[in-house]
Amino acid sequence: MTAQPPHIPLQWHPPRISPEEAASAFYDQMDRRRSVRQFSREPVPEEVIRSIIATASTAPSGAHKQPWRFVAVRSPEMKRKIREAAEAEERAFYGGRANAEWLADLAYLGTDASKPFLEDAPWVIVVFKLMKTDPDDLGEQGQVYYVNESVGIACGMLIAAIHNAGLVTLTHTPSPMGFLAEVLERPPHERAFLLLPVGFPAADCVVPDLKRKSLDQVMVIV
Ligand code: IYR
Repeated sequence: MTAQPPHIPLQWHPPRISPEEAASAFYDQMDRRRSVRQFSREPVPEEVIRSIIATASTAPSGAHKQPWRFVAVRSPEMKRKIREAAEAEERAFYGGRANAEWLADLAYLGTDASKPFLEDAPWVIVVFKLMKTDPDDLGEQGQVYYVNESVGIACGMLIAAIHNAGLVTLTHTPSPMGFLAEVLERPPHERAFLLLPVGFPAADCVVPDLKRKSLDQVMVIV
């Protein structure tokens, strides 16, 4: 018989309120989340950013490799460099790289190549996926598994943590994103995955009047 690896007791406590109440309250909270494009310049303490990234890093991952790196950018010079490079990509996108259907699908958002939120937000978190494990003491790197799924789940948890902290964000994916590894001088096994400005909304912030699909449209019970 193969020896069992060591296990520890599950540190889980049932919520005091019923699962029905807890699930419904969490839905109400998450349903109030909106992607925000106008940010206040009000600072956010580093401690908050550390907590939300720690939350994201609790995400499940293939073989528990945690194949992610969260680069929290606060340096105004770095944010300016990211903005300049991102806007150059977006000018190419809006100027011809995107096809007509894509641009029509975006029209109701009112977006364009200008990305002031990349400088206004006190923090820009750039999420990288790891294509190999970080090198060990001998410089050896191992395999990672289900990287997109793992990092995608961690980003979802990061977004929930940001919302829970009373802050706002936007999932921004300048395409191509190769410039982020360059600007942030990341090692070759890290690939940019998602960029999230984090902060408080601007006082005059508005969001598109969008409707979410009903549960019946997204769920099937068999
Ligand atoms: N990356 C561009 C365009 C864009 C694409 C999608 I798909 C969106 O949901 C929103 C925007 C931009 O950031 O403007």
